[in-house]
Amino acid sequence: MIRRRWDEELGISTLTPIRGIGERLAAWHAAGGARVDFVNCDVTDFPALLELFARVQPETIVHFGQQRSAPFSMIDRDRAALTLINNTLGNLNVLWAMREIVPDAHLVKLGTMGEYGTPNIEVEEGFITIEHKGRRDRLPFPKSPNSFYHLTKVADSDQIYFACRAWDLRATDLNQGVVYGLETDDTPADTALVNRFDYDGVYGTVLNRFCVEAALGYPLTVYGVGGQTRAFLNIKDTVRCIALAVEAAAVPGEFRVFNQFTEIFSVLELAKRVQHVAAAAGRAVTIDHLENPRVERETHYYSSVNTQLLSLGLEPHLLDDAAIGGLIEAADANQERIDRAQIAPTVQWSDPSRAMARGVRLNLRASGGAGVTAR
Ligand code: USQ
Repeated sequence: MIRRRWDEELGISTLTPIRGIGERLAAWHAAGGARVDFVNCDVTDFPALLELFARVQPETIVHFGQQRSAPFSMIDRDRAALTLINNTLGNLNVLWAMREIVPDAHLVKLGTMGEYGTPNIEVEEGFITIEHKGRRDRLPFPKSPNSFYHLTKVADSDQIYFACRAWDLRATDLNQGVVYGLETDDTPADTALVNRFDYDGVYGTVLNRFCVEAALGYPLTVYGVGGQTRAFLNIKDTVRCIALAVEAAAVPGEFRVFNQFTEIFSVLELAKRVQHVAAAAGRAVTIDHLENPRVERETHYYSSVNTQLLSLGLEPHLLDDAAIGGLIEAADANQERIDRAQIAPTVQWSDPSRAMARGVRLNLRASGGAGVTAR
């Protein structure tokens, strides 16, 4: 629940009104949901975590208690440190509490596709077999994250892999792509169950932002040329993936990595799709190419394997015009809650005057010398 405090500090808020946890749980139980107990425990407070694990004796631990915004982690030193402490120390505490109290439990941990960055080879699911100077080994896939937030996820993965080797723990790292969408199968049961929907420049993810922008008639905020290509999934599939990972648990000593996404799009491709759906509904929306506030490749190769969750039975909700139209309508229905001032990106990864030279260097490296970004 720390997000509510950070929202206040940053002067931002979700498009959808989020109720207090007591009200949400009451609505869930009234709708016939399975029993959920709530305990307010800070994951960085190790004694409290130990006490909780001892009392609950969990069989499965789904660890989502992290600061999850890349721009937030790049605001200033304090936000970078907060992200690092909350995520890395919190993860370490979960591992030590497992070792001490429930060493047979299965950890399901939220990682990110951003751990890998955008390498010029296909991304594997966590591990790659490499031949080097006549020898061969299966090693963690190389990581090249693009923010302090993404770096914490790399550290978490390393910690978990080590704990599985050293202590025989078992764990699944869900390397999730960029999530879009608002509703899951459960949320329509009561308005109090609605998910948060971030559209601001710090927490909003790209497709959700474009849909809010389309509802407002705000030019779609493509950063740079928009060739940045990412793995995506619907929020409904996020929920299903967690269930699949829990049901088919890892075995003792095993560290599994599932690449959790269903489709791959470039940012410009998404902007064009939103523009198209908006136009069909009579909304004229333009696309703006903003100076990229981030340090990232804007033109690059991207391909990734994602077979493990599919082989466990994931049936993807693929992006279609109806999904995009539904998000634009949801934004439209909450127009009075939208603060236009929150839409422009405010967090710069580094000195903007160096951006041009840096952009060319990044894209040269990505393409092996050819295909420099158009900027
Ligand atoms: N982008 C735009 N315009 C915008 C917002 C974003 O062009 O208005 C671009 C960004 O520059 C970036 C891409 O869209 O190239 C994705 O940005 P994002 O803000 O949607 O996603 P990201 O910062 O990567 O982080 C989000 C979640 C994070 C999760 C990650 C998955 O906030 O928790 O780990 O997606 S992944 O991207 O695979 O690492």
